[in-house]
Amino acid sequence: MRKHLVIGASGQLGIELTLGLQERYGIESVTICDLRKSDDELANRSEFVELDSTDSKALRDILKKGEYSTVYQLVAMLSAKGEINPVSAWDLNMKSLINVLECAKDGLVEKVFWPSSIAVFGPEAPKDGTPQDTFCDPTTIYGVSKVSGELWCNYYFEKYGVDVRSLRYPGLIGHRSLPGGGTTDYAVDVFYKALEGVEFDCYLNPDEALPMMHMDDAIRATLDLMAAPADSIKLRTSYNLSGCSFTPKELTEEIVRVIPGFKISYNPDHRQNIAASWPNSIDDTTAREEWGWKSELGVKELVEAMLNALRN
Ligand code: AKB
Repeated sequence: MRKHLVIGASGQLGIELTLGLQERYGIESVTICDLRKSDDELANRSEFVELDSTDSKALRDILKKGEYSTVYQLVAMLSAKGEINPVSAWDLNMKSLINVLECAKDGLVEKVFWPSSIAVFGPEAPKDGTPQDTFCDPTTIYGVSKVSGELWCNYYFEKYGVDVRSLRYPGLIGHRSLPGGGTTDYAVDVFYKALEGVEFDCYLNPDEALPMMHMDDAIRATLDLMAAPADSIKLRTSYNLSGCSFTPKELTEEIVRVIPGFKISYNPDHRQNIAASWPNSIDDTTAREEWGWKSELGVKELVEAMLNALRN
């Protein structure tokens, strides 16, 4: 059996992607790697291998066995944390990607997935319905690493024929684990506070609109992209991907419909500047046309899905 290797499997996206792969291809077809195992019992049904993604030899030793057709390289330091230590963020984000691309170049794996982000955009890009091809002038080191990573991916495709595919994820909202170090994290944290009956102190302005996506959509997009025929993937940098878009105020209004009395206060910090440099919403026409992408969850469905899942 040719298997899937998920690197960074204990993170917010890694846990959800592991479950999506298990469901689509079987528990045995997935191996999960990270510095430490997560405590998600479902994800941990797949084999765990300890791996530091910056250790190129360790990764090569795993892939040399020839068991893996696809690697999902998810390791990254996100936007807000990256601003505290830009050099570490650059080192981690670049090294972990290039290690995988080098293995793919040497034929140790057939396909690579690597997540990019809406953080590739900056102040010069149009804010509403940000197009696929526009200014990429990020103001965070995370965004700089994502633009650079996209170019590395395209380089390995053009120069060595590496089948590498990527998505520019919006803020991802899921119930299985808390994100860490991002600017969009508020839109996960707020659900926990709403269910605890506690007022939520938001670090963004009430009217700061950002592109967001429920995890179910994000995982479906990822698995569909990776299953699409190679000749339908025309873009080897990264595809714009749109779910929904909302402000903290709009999200709160939806939550209040389900939990009347829920309260939010606003104390913008440094993350507000990052959010202000990012798009309000994204145009993902290219992904729709080339490999049939279509989002299924709007903000109302996202709120219901999060509250139901967390209650259970
Ligand atoms: C972050 O907030 O840094 C991430 C992202 C949008 O890539 N969630």
